[in-house]
Amino acid sequence: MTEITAPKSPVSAEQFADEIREQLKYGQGVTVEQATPADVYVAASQAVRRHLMDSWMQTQADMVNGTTKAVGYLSAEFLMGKQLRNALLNAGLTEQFDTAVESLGFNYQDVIDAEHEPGLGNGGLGRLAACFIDSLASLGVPAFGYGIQYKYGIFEQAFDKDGKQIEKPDYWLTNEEPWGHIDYNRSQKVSFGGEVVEEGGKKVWKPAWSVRAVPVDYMVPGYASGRVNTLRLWSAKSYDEFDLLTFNRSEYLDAVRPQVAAENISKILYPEDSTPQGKALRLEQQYFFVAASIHDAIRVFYPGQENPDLTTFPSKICFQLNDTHPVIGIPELMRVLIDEYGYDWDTAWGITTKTFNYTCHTLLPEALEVWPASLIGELLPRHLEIIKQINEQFEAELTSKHVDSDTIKDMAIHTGDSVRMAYLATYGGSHVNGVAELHSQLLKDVTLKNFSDVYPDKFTNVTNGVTPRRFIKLANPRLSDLITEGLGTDKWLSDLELLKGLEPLAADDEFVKKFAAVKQANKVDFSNYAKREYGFDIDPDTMVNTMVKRLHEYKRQALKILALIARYADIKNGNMSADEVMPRTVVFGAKAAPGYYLAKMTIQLINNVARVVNNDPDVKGKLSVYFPWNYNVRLAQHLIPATDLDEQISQAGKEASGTGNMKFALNGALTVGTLDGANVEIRERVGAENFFLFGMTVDEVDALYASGYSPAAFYEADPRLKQAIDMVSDGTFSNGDRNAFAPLVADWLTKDWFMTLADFHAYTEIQADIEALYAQPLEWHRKAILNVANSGYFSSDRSMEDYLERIWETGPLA
Ligand code: DL6
Repeated sequence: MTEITAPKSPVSAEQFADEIREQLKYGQGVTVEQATPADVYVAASQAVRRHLMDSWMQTQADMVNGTTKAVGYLSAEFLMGKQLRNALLNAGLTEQFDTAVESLGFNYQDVIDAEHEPGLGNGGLGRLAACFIDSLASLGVPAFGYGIQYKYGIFEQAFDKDGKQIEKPDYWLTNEEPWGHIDYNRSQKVSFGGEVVEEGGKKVWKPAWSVRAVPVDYMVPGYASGRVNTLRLWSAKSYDEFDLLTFNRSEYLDAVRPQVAAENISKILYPEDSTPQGKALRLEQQYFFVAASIHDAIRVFYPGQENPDLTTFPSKICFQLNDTHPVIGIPELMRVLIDEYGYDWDTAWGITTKTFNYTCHTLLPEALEVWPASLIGELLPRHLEIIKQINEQFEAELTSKHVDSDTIKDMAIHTGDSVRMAYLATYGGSHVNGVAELHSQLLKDVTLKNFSDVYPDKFTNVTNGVTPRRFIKLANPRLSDLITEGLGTDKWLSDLELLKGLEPLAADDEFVKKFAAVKQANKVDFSNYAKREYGFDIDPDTMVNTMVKRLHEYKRQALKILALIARYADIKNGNMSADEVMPRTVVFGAKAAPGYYLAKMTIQLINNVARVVNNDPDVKGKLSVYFPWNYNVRLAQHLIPATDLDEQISQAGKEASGTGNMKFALNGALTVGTLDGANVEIRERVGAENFFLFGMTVDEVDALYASGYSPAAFYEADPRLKQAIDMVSDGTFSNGDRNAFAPLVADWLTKDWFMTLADFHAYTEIQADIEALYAQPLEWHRKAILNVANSGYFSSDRSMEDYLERIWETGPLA
């Protein structure tokens, strides 16, 4: 008998249909007969919100009145994905919804499809933030996600006729958006510019201009916890929206100029920052959401108090700095405590350092933000003073710890015209963590070595995780049912380590066949989806081999495409006999930053290789390549369950963690990867024999650099690599145009920063192992089951438990 722990159904399908009908009438003013699927989507969403409302209010009340410290997760990105299905799951209304909507005469999938996914993030960092707040609510831990409600999130990607990426604005807020509740009454004032003056022996900041930060609240319902937390995203509005006098002089554009300037702050995610204006806008964004959030937390935890005792602040809430974007919060809290509440420096510093913790998500030096001090001085003059004072205190502290003067210089938070935000975060917070074991070790050994030498106790690791609710239960209902059948319970959804119980079933041929049937059905579904949405003809009887992640040189999409070209050439030139060729469908998904020239050219190359390969009768049925545009959470939820083989093939020592690899392993894909990021831990857990490892280790990479890396030597030494690169240069994929990809080829042959060429041979060699295994379906699926069974550790619930224990020192509400 299967034990069910899912949330109890609060109403019947008939009652839920009535609620939707009522919401259509009183919310939108339409009858069921007049309603469109989009209307039903809005009505159903409002109805679900009503079901969650009591829990939401109770959670907030318990958080403020209780003794449990809350978590404030400060993040420039929250890549939430669609809301309705997740909210239905957590409200225990999934089946009622499906039946209710059908009874009203609508196809439930059409209603689900009417939701426009908010793209408020770029990739893993933002999706991780979304998984974390889901897990906090599911664990019953009081928490706020704090960020920005960008009017236009990550751009919508399209490809032009030449396969080049085109960026279009993502109009996600154009239609009614039922999830965000705009709360004008709890707005915060955020100020910029001006000067600092001395008044009565005190520093007083006289800002030049202010914007209104308006909170837009999203419910974050926990799974089976009865708790609903809040994601509070700030939207920028002007205080001087409209100048009537100017308008009446017929100067129409000037009349709304202040409004436009203010609203630009929350207009777009990561504005291009190659210009001084772009840089200023990014800093304004960061300060905007962090300042509003700090004031908000004081308002929430000390309601109505004019002179709150803020020495208790760190026992009310701790702020997690998700990468360097919110680090300006450290001087902001200092300013608030000293200038607004009259605390002395030392008391303020004690409160601040106890309140903040910092997660670093990178190993790329260029991804650690450094702001020009002059820019901070212009926009936030008081903060620059405070940063300078923090730096002086820091240098004195280092001197007292007998750190030598050269090292002190290297560690400076403020030096010349630079303010190093990662250093400020490391010094100004209690803990610093990396996001996978290897990454945390490299932070200590390399990136933040000096800091770890002086403050070893600050450093810790928390390996990332993903939410099983969205990425198994919602994305892969068939597998979800099979897991529940195999384990005899659905408790695994809130205790993912229970998946371990599937391990013995990998030896049970009947179970393996059922597992294989699930994968096959998912592949058929994906093929239909890809046909409908993109016009692709994907053969579900081929191996689905996926590489989805941001397009970046260190992630090495170039390695994948070069190996693919080599394989294409092998098949075409008859170097492989027919029975040696395992039919494969390669699927890419990636967006490149709009200003990242080589990344965009790699996208163009992939599209052009796809065009040539897919139209070549010589390889038909053996190799095909697809690049669905605009990769997002929705596409991920379709593609991941259908994937046989996932790729995380970054240069060792460059990928902080990766979370796609976790989602794939949990959905029964095998991974081909390097010893990098979370691959290391996935391989340890699922077993080396169930993971396709290749390539250089971190030490081997370092040794090769030290010996003088010459990519051209690898090109000359490996005929298959040479042929693949020559095909890119000779116009094979560019209608004969030899210049089309010349910059990419030149980069590979002369620089190749991430040693794609050096790992090419090992990567192509491992393909034989992959194919030999795939040729034995039962054995392949056995290994896939072992991946699922041993990946329970990669639940974001476990990540949150680690943060609670190692960093936040708090727990669930009573
Ligand atoms: O920690 C979440 C995610 C990791 O899984 C990725 O490995 C890492 O690249 C990403 N980091 C960033 C920050 N900047 N960079 N580069 O997006 O974080």
